[in-house]
Amino acid sequence: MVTRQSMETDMTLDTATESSAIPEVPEPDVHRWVDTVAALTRPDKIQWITGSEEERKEILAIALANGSLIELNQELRPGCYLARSAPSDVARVEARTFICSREESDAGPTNNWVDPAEMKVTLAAHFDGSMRGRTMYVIPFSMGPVGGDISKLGVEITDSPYVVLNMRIMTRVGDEVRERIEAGEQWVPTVHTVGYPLVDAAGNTRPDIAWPCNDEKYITHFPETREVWSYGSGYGGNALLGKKCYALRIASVLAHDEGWLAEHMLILKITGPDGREYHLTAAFPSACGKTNLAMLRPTIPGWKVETIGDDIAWMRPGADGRLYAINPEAGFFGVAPFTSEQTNPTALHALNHDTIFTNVALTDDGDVWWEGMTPETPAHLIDWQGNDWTPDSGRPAAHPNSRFTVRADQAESISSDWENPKGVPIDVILFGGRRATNVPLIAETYSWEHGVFVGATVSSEQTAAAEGTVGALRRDPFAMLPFCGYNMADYWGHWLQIGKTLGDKAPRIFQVNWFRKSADGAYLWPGFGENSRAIEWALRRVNGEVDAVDGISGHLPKLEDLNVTNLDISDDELQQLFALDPDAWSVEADLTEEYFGMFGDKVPADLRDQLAQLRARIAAARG
Ligand code: OXD
Ligand code: MN
Repeated sequence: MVTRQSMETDMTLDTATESSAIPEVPEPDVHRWVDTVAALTRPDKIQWITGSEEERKEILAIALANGSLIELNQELRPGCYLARSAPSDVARVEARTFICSREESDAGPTNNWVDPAEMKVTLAAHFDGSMRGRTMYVIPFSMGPVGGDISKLGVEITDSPYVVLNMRIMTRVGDEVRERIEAGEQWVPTVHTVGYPLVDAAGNTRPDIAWPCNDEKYITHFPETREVWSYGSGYGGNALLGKKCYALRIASVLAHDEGWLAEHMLILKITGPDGREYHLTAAFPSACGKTNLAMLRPTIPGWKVETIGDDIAWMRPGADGRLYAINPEAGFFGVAPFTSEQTNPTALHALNHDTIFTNVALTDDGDVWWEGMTPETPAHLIDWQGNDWTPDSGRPAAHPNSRFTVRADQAESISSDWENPKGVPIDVILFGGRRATNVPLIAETYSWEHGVFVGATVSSEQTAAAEGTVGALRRDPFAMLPFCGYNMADYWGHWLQIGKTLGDKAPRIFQVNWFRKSADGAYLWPGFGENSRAIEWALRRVNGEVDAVDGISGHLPKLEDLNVTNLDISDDELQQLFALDPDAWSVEADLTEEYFGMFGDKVPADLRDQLAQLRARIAAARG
């Protein structure tokens, strides 16, 4: 059968109409849309991604030939490759990420906003000819199992073979998705270019380089027309557009309009000693050990934890009135440093084969290494920039934001339910941040509204993935600060609304903090597998098995109910983990009031009411 797709594969674009504009609204027909993008970006060739193994090998060969990927020792790590990015292109770029809604107030004070028409003029100038001399790949992809109740489709156009290989791991790609789109299913158009054409307008050529990118970067989202345009970066969330751009920024807008939730949350299935199954989602800001929690190995006997997702959850009220979640992704794009036998053996083992590593160090025998991977540091490495490295080099061998891309089902903890097209019913939602003070190990919120208040006020110390002063406290509401595609205060309102829809079927909401420190600066809680102890308490609350003590920040465990058997922790340390100082909480409440001030009268009345209730609890605690 000769399909339009195979004809296009061989088409040279000499006959296509040139254009130097981006349409106000994308063409709804996927083939016409591809034509409009090609007319602007002027690739040599268009290739639709079918999802076949043969095609994967062909694109891999291209990436190996131009140096984008380096083959690792295939005996030690079969199917594994290493990419080294440009030193200027190592993380998501929040300062260059834009929400281009028609009204500035719809982007809200936490997003960078540019008028959509103005941004399209800027983008058109950059995308004009940006793929000259390159192949334009068209990747039809599904977020969530193809055809699933909560899943959605998209298409990413990219000129990066590295992006194609990563998207094939992170999403479900290929013909079946294309056919659904052609048959009229809703899809989101996304366009990516590294911004490094090989031929200029005058026809002068230049050779390709291992990591092409551009010093200027634009990661742009159009919430009303549901489009993503990304220019100049080849890295992670800037370039794998199914992830943060679609599954969070655009999907949060779709979710708002359609009555569901698109969240920066991991998903776990937990089975108790009595065989009862629970499902939990948890939101943590970047660099709070989310991947470790997603692959938790419980230290308490009888409990089993399985992974459903490590980063993003899409959740919808189901026919029975409960909230159902899917992991829209198919792989993990995890931070490599400090992944070890101690911190996350499950992730470490998943990386034994068929993994793309980016910006980790290379060992002399062609294997990978990163800080914190092994107790001993190798005597010699090639660092993430390709230079010789020894332990006294005075710089990290792997970039702190170096990554692995691996299929989710390579993790031995993956749940057999991870691709359930209906999703899994959620019992518990956790909100966590990285807090040295004030926030106890675990507390149950007093109500859904209180849970939304806690989610809205999550804060964490600054990380490498974000920009800014490392260590400074930043508010990261629902861990969505860089990922909410509309006004954050309207998003809180949407969560309150979902709570009304769910009523008494709503999951119970808890706040956790694995990072509390003593006055002398030592962590009070061991974390990792021991976090199962806090989660056990939450599940026993859900079962109505344990009472709690009412505290300033929520229902706290009675200390005798927290399972600390075989844990080396003193009573004094336990007291400190749960200590609530009314004076410190009063300062926290003032900071929250100041923070809410940023959103003006958009802050939902229920959240202002929650702040008043918090102040009343502080006053009562003072006596
Ligand atoms: C990520 C992040 O990369 O949250 O997942 O920063
Ligand atoms: Mn994330």
